[in-house]
Amino acid sequence: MTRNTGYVWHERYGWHDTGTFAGIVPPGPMVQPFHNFESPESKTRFNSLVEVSGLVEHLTKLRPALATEEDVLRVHTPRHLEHIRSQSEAQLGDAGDGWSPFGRGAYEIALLAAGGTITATEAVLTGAVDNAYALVRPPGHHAERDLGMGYCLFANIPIAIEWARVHHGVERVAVVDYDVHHGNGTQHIYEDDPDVLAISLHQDRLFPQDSGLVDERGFGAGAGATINVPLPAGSGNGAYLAAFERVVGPALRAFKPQLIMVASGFDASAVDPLGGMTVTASAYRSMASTLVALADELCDGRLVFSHEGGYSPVYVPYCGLAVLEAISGVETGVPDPYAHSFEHSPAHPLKPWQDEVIGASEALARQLGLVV
Ligand code: 3YP
Ligand code: ZN
Repeated sequence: MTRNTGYVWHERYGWHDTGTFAGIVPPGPMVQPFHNFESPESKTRFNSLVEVSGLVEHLTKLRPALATEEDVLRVHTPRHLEHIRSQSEAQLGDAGDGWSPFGRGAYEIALLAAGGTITATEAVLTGAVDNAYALVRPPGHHAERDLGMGYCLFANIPIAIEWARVHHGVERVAVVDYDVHHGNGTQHIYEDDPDVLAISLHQDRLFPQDSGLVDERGFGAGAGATINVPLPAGSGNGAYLAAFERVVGPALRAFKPQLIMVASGFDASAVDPLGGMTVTASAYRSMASTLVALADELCDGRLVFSHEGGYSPVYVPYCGLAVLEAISGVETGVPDPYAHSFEHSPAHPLKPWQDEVIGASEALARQLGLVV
């Protein structure tokens, strides 16, 4: 079965300038300038493959709008908005943590990233499309209400959720984050909100430091509506698929969202320079298919992906294509040219120490339906 899948991309996403950091450190006397890991390539090449594979002919292209100040201020403090605006007038600004440099004009591009996530959400909520993928840049899941960090300027998904609440009366939303880093921003923005479930699968204590532990479960009325799955470094397809089956599925079924948002980062992939996981395109395809099935079961198929990290310029495009094929039901027939190297690793079968972590998060998912 094929579906009408919305697709957001804009050339300006490729113009977000992250400077000459050598990966994650600033150049200096003994550090040769290079590219930031968060460079345009993984995303522009993903879009290029969507075009060249022919998949784009089967998608509904959506033109992103800029998020407005009002949209941003539903989530962020005026101080943070001003910070990003003024930093983006400098030659080399920073989102707030010293790890997230950007060039002039970043403010507008960040508004276009949040706006693109709104555009995708709007198209799904009006029924213009069945589901959607917003291939945006810069990413959003680390951005806190008052601070940009980890390459993130604005919290793209929360900004779209708050827009949907105001403009479409959406109440209950689940966020599933499979980026290899902890979705700290999303978690903190919604930690006391019982109507937004934040589930993050990530590499245990990778980034932010010591964040995303299983005992972070939300506060007050939001207690229980935060679920972290801090998978041990080295986890592969088996661990991710088990976490989807045993944590994401039961949690979503218990929570019954009206809309599912996905923080779609591909930095848990087998060749990511920042992650230590070994996930492959076939597992991203399965995770996306599982989300489509859950969205069908729970919320009339309403499912919106917003792109996050993923720093292998050569592999991210195939992981992304697999997700887009899964959510649109369109098969391009383009093979994963890396499959022979990455799909048969002994890293993939679920290990006992991964199973144990998943078990702890699974217990939280089971409690979600009950009073906590
Ligand atoms: C930002 C600086 C060091 C690690 C990093 C992670 C960014 C990312 O991909 N978040 O999802
Ligand atoms: Zn990441």
